[in-house]
Amino acid sequence: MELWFTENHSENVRFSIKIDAPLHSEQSEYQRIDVFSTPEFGRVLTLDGYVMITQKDEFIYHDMIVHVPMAVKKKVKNVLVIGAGDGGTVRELCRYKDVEHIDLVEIDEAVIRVCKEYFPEMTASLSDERVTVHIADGLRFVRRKKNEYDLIIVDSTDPFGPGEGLFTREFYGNCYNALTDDGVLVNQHESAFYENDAKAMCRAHDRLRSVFEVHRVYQAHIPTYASGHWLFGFASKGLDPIKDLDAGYWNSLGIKTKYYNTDLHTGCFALPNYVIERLSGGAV
Ligand code: AG3
Repeated sequence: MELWFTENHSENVRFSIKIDAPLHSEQSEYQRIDVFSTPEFGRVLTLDGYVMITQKDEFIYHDMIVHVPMAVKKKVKNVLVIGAGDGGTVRELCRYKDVEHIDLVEIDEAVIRVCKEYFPEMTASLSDERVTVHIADGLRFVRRKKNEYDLIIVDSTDPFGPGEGLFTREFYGNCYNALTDDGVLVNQHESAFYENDAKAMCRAHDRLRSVFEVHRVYQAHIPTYASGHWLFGFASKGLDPIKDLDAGYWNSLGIKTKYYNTDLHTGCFALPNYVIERLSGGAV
């Protein structure tokens, strides 16, 4: 008998991945956590039935959520990462030797535990001496921080369930205060193609735009996320992701990446017309 994992990408569209074996399944305090072994994508982690990472395409997401902001400004010493208990974002950040400290705030300890068991190559950097793991609600954690972080990465789930609070104006306002003057926030920004994702994208954009002086959206091709086209948000108090790109500096670091490069950096901010229209039309 064949086993398939199926995710609803919209009410009318389903996306399926053939499974070799289900490896783990549990209901944590916050969400359902599943791990599958698959012939095409290697191991796959899903939360509440949505693909979070696959071993085959996670490099795209993690390259884009980390290297884009890291190439924009040089002095990133103190970083806050919210969500991301799988460790992929922290793994990429740890490749920068100038980064001095990373606070990783994950609400669900079970995600870290499960990923340590099934994705050890991703979670290895969680034990880097520069990393402090906090099992806490990101929304609350950031409230008491002022002028502390050079970079905040919001590597959240979608805006329902445990990730909901991480898409609110209150949260973005608190992140603004937690950032230094030339600090940058990046987040996973949903997608423009299917209606529900597009609504979430517009809401996030409107709220970020109302809090930060600069808010730009950039894109990547991620095969296992709905529509295969996923967006990220870049917000700052003044730094521009393209004008302030320091390609020479970033390339001099010699960080080898499989997706990101500094030409793509400029290109990924050039959005298709339907996405631009959707974003400028505001939330519906
Ligand atoms: N973070 C979740 C990205 C959004 C996924 N949404 C979806 N498939 N509908 C991924 C965590 C990687 N560190």
